[in-house]
Amino acid sequence: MREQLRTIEERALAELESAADEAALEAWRVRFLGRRGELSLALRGLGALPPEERPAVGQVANEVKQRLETAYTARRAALEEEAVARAFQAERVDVTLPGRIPALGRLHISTQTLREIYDIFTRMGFAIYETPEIETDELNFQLLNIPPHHPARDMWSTLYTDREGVLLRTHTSPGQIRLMREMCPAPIRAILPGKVYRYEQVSARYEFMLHQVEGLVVGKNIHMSDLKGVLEAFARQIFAGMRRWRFRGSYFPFTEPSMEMDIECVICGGPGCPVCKYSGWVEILGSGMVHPRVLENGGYDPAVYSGFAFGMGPERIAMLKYGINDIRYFFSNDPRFLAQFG
Ligand code: 2NL
Repeated sequence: MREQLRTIEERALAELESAADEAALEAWRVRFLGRRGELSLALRGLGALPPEERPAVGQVANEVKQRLETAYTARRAALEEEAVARAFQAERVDVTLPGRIPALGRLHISTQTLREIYDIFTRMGFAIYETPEIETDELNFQLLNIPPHHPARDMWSTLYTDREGVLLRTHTSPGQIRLMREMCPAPIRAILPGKVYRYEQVSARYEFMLHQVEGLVVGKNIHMSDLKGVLEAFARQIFAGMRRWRFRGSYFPFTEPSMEMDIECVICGGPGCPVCKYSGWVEILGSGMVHPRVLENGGYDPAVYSGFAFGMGPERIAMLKYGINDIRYFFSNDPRFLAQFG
């Protein structure tokens, strides 16, 4: 029986050497050390031995079992170590390689300009309102002192809908009427940004969709000097380094008097260039004192209240700031253009 135990041990140790993975190792363990393994089976023969031999043979059996267990544990550890070493080799990472820079998105140039405008006016105490893009003829024109056959309608090439009296707003001014009617008789100090639509032949100078920001202040004792102060403060911030500016009389049906604001050409600085059409000045916005009829349409008594309003195009402002010479760049989504901003 001792002989039998020794052969089992020899065979077991030899086979353990060739167990090369987890499954082979487990099969080996079941086969030699399991409850029905070769060692257990051999030990069943113990009872057949003469009683005086049993302790000695039993002890040999225990020693064999212990050696096999030790060998098993060692083999298992060696296999695990090999597996880890293999994984390290296969999944090796060169931590000194430069990282891959992810492609970052950015805000559209119009959004950036809008946000700059928001910052400047909110610092001056203006609130921001957004109102519908689909409007009625009444709000977009009539209540702004532009009756159906008024020649001033020529100033806006309008996109009409199938529904009588419903159109795409040509300016954000209808929102100002909404705002006045909502707030009356409380004073107002707000800007209204948003998209406006025009029935235009698209060219370097015209788009059929643009952004507009209009401002409205209504209260008691609001004067033209307040308007001029607000516009100067705005222009100084949006065109950092602006040296000269001027107000020029103009006409809008919803303001009286009306004026436009020019700044010294930001491209040539005065002597004249194609951007300022060799005048040295570029127009940045339109404005005026709210027409008494418009105040009335908003619910305010023009004998008690007065107000000023202004309107500007963020795309135009961005074109002047960055020297962009074609408005079509803004909405044709060419990343070579968009990536230059931000
Ligand atoms: C421009 C000129 C302007 C206004 C917008 C306005 C609105 C109301 C009453 C009076 Cl409800 N005025 N808005 C006034 C003057 C000029 O916009 O060139 N925009 C791009």
